[in-house]
Amino acid sequence: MTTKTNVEERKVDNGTDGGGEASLETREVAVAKSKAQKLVEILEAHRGERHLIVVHDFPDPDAIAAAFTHRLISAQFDIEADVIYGGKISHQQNIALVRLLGLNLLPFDPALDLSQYQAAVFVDNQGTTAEKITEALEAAGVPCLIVVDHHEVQERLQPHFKDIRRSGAVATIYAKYLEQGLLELDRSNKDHVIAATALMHGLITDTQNFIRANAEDFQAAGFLSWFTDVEILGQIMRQLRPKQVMEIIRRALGERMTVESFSIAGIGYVRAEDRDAIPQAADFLLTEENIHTAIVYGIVVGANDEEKLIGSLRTLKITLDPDEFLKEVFGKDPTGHYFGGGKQLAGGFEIPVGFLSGDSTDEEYRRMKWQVYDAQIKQKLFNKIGVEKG
Ligand SMILES: [Mn+2]
Repeated sequence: MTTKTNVEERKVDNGTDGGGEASLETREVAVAKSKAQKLVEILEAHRGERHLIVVHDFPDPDAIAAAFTHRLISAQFDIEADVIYGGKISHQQNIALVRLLGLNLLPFDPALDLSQYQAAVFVDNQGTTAEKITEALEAAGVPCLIVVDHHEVQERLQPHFKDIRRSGAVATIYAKYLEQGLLELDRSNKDHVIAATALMHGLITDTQNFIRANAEDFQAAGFLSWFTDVEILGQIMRQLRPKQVMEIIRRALGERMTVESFSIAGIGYVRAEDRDAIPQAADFLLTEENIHTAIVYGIVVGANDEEKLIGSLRTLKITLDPDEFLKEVFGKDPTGHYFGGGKQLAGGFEIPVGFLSGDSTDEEYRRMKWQVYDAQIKQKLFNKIGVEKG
């Protein structure tokens, strides 16, 4: 019961912690409190409006849960909100989550009338990973009202209110808002239980099962645990792998080469809807004994036959920095953008096939293209790892 008591105490005590423990932590709590208060003021000032919540192009559980929670909070101010994304939702856990939330996520459509929205809200991103929508909102003159994120500060947007913290998940920030009373959670309210469960899922996935969680994240999880539905959480996380993912994993297993504790698999052509299977295959290869790093890549065929070589890196080796590793292996394109990058323990790369794209129905032509790309990728990886080819 101690957690519950703490929660109640903190709610009563509004910003002025007792003199005895005026520590750094107290100051951080005070800052967080004023953010929550400011958010209330902003929402109050925009009462009755219609807002558009923008998540990144490939929304993950953290983004989806935060958007759902933001909508619940906004509803208390008679603000109606739609949630929009620009890319695709394909990971089975994300599909399960969206179904659970009953959240009607709008795929971006250039024909959508954006003038019906008085303001835009960005959660778990700062516009840079939702470029199409950000540009469309700017063109339509919809102001950016709120940004809540946990990524490095980007200068893309000029919001009226921003709350950007170095937490393991944006779900942590929203859990804090809830704890601070932006929405009085009630265990008998289905939407509240679902929001808490979804935030917990976002927190778990964004922190890689709490491995990368900090004290704030653990505190948020402690608070959320009072309201989560363990059965539902188990169901979302236990999503079985669909047949297509199994097929991609089978290909990765068949094609993998292991050198110096790296497991490397080029899996050929991959359908756009199976793109999320690439990191899942890398995760799977990482479960092999004596392997510390897995790299899986394939050519993904998108709209208009546009082809891209897409790859994922997963590592257990703390001393291997995926960002540095991939930037060094693949370098930059002619406009100075790196082909790859990453964060702790994970990274990705995208190399446009460009002029050679298309004609994807001709098997022989495809096979030749794949061989060239596959050889080039392996060559670069082997050079970096420091082994002779073959
Ligand atoms: Mn996140």
